[in-house]
Amino acid sequence: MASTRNKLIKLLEKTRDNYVSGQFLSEELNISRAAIWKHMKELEKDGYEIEGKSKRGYRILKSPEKLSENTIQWGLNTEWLGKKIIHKSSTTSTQHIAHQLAQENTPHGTIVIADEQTAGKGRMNRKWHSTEGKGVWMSILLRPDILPYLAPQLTLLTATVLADVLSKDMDTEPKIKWPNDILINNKKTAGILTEMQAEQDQIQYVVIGVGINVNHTLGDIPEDIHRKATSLQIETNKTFDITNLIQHILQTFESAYDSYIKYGFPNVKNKWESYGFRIGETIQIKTIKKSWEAVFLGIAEDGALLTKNNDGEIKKLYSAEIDWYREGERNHVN
Ligand code: BT5
Repeated sequence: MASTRNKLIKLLEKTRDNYVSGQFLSEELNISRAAIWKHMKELEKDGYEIEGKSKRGYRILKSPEKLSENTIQWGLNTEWLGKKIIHKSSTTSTQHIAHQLAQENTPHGTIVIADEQTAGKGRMNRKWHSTEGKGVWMSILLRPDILPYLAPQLTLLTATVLADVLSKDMDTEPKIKWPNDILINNKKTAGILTEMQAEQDQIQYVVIGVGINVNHTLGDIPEDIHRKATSLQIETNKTFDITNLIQHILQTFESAYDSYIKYGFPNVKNKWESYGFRIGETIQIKTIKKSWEAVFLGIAEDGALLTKNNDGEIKKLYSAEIDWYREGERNHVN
């Protein structure tokens, strides 16, 4: 059912402003004209306005603004990413659903998306605020054929994808704070959470969670993160079509991912560093055990944080938080 509807959407999309006959659709999809009519009614439930004329056929008058599997499929130009999309109006966390689906053999490239998350999560069980209808709250299920220790590179890759989309399509100047925060004007606009299920030498699946604050006004940003969080709307004074933004992210992600699988990490590293925040500056590094100052050199060939200590020692770090001093005050982003 779902895949017939996806094909139907693709066919209608091709002809966009013109009518497409019921006969043609029924031949292409190999279903009856009555079944086509039923599908059109389903699309209308999703908010599409469809015109049906007896001798001419069907055409879409208006695509809905509300998020749904169909509205995301409509106009999505990808080969494998987002062929299966699960949309929820409200859920605890799209990560939870993606993990469940992954255990049930759901395919590589499946997307879970929600209008609202009631228990959105960040790293280390931190909370992720996911206000209804204001942002992108999405998980991408992948089954990459890479070694488990390389999985953190996918976080860095995702960060470059978000930075590319926010700079090219949204006309902002994003920076990436190692490893997973997207900042605009020093404030966090997006975060990434990568979780994985793996054996020692094989990844079963990876779930990449992407949260982006899009159409939040200042009043929509929760009190506890006011000082450090922002949204695309706050920074640009514009509102954005969330469906469109998701499509851009999926398209950019697919091509970045394909090229990473084919050519490896070097291009991702270069791009990451072009957006990297505070490279060349002294930063504060925190691990579970201690905290110290060092110069941030960039990222290593494998994606680790590369730093130079006061005594000149070059260090690679795989798990740490970074922080810095600004105008005499510590600026905590986490
Ligand atoms: C992250 O964690 O930045 C990862 C965020 C991933 C969210 C997505 S949404 C879809 C998917 N489903 C989920 O349940 N999660 C993923 P971390 O680096 O640990 O940052 C968390 C910290 O960011 C919090 O402790 C807050 O200080 C701050 N924060 C919380 N919500 C925020 C928001 N909406 N915007 C900016 N900062 C936020």
